[in-house]
Amino acid sequence: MALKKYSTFLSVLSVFIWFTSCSTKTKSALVLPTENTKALDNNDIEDSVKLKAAHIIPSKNQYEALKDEFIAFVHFGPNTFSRMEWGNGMEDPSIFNLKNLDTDQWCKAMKDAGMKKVIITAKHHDGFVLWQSRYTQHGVMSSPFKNGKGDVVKELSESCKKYGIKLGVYLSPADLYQIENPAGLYGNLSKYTKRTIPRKVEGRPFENKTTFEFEVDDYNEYFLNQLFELLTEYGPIDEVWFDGAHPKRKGNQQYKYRDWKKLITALAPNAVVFGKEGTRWCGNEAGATRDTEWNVVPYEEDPRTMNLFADITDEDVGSMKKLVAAKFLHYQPAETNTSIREGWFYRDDTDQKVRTTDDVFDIYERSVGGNSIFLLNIPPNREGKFSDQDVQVLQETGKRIQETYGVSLLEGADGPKELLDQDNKTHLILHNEEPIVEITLPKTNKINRFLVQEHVELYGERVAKHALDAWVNGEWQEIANATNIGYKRILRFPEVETNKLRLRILESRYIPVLQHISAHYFKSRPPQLQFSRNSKGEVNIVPKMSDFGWNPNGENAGANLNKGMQIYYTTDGQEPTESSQLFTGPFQFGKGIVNAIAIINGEKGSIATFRFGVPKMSWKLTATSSAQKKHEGKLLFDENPNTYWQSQDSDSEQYVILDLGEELQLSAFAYTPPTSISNSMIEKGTIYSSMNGKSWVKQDSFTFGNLINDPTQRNHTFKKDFSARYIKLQVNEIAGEGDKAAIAELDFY
Ligand code: FUL
Repeated sequence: MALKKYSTFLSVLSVFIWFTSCSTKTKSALVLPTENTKALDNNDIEDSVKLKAAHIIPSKNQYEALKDEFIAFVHFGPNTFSRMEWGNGMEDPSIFNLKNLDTDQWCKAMKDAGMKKVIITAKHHDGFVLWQSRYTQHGVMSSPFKNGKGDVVKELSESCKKYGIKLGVYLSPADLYQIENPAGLYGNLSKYTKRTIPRKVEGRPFENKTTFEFEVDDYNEYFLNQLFELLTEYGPIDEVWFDGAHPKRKGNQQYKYRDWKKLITALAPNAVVFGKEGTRWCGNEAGATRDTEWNVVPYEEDPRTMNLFADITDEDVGSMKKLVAAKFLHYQPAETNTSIREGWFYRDDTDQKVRTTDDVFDIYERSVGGNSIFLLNIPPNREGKFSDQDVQVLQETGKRIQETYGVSLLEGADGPKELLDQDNKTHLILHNEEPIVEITLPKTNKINRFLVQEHVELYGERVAKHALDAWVNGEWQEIANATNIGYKRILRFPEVETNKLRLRILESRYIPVLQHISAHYFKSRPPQLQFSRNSKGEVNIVPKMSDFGWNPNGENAGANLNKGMQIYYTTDGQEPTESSQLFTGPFQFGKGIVNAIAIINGEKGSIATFRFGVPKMSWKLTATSSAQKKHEGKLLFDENPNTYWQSQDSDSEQYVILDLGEELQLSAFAYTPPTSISNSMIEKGTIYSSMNGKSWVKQDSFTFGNLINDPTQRNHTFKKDFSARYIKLQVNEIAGEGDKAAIAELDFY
């Protein structure tokens, strides 16, 4: 005990000595060795934790991954043909009936967008493999694609080389084919024995003669063999993506990740590993970003030896409060992963919504400009191509990034040249008590974006708070402020005309070291629009408010930048123009599609589309199996997605019965899950219809995959249209571990 007190005293003393020495200008910007991971011990106090955090740097692979900034995801496989989000592993491989494949077209579109890397689902949860694996027949080798001779990963790797794009592989640890088929290896309770990787297969030698010995079971051996194939025959591989999602598990299957890692390090030394200690999930699949995304994160165990990595989903990732409670500090950048389309796989070009360029560009600025990597999924269609609409959005996004960030308005400015040059080795150490960078522009300019980078490669991330001032009307005015910086921070603010800027670092974990600054002008467009319908059946169209706290049009979107804005709409499926119906206020509308566009001074925004189901004014709730207090049945048709019906947990039946008020012809329905809870999503169910509320006809069953990670509205088209006055939705399975069912909204089309 006495010894402990003494060492705590020493540690406090050393921090004190360090702080006193810091007040002189001679202090060094590095006082501890820089490392990717540091252990904390009982003697650490807040100041020493802060100092350690300021000396944590990315590994070479992590830094490369950060510099790639904008990268592509490609979800492709049986789901592309079955139109499912999650397969079940029992798909007949003939479903992958690919007649054409144009991976050059994918790479060209990625290149146009400015993307540097692509990660393909070599194997998604269904277990179907997109390459010619020696270790399974469940994949392209058993499909009609090129008579079983096709290899999607190979074609992509060749296109990648041609277009200068890096390649990564997504290999799902969850494998439903290996779970469901009788000879499957997943969770088959096989013994852990010494096995040589790769396992030899008659007539299919490897050019790479490296071998490994691991003590593993059947599934881990299978997984390692497949990794060996992907990492040696399609390379170089720059990222390996391990998804944490599991539609199903079996036999308490464990993953010997440390062995996987040994193989990856030996065969693909440049590959960053996602989902483990390399890069981490940002915590949502909707493109949301945190205001403060620290990449130095706390760990309870040493991430260098960990096998299992839990998702980090909290808003607070790495504040000092979190760090002081940790045992290890580790550098681990977030990947902001989302899809350009509704869902990860391609379904169709008619009903599956595609993000607008405004949306993708907005996520780009928040993610890359928020200390993370932007991983955008573009799912190829059944023709083996990216759909035209997706290509157009990629091209426009690339053009917008280029036009906005391709030139700095600080070129030729007077200021620290280490920050103004394009050399990412030069940097500026801000020793002063009040670290400030002042820049005089060559001429007065309009700006609304400011970009700043810390020198994370050598000094880690240190800034915790900063502000930007512009010289306006003879004085400094603060025009933006934010918390951390890290690899990159893009500050966005209403445009200002100025010839002088001043960056103030207000709080820092240790001496700030900046690497680059630039200023830009983004020519803002008319806003994106969004729709809602009230309980009286009236449709409203308004500029989309930023979901994530940032208002793209300055402080007051309505009054400010949207001045002079007019909204035009159509209800007949046509593209709206200035000669369409002018929106003047909420209007009554039955079921169908509304298209709308905002126009300001002749400039058109992107078209917003919404398909409304039948109006719900005369719906009544006939029965529910049960309901929680404050979550009664009528909330599932109140047109408010924030309120929801939730059943009580029970082993017996769970259902809702609705009276639609009149007999209706129905072809599809949509389920909106609540987003405020994640344990009550309906994964499987059955729809019954009735004319009198007494005798029922089973119409169809439905399955919705991936609801917990992606709780967005799901659509289901009925096998055939039918007429009904009453509908019963019977719940068959809840996603994850949940036992209650919940519905935020139901819609029928
Ligand atoms: C999720 C998966 O379940 C989805 O299908 C998709 O692959 C996404 C990137 O990760 O967790």
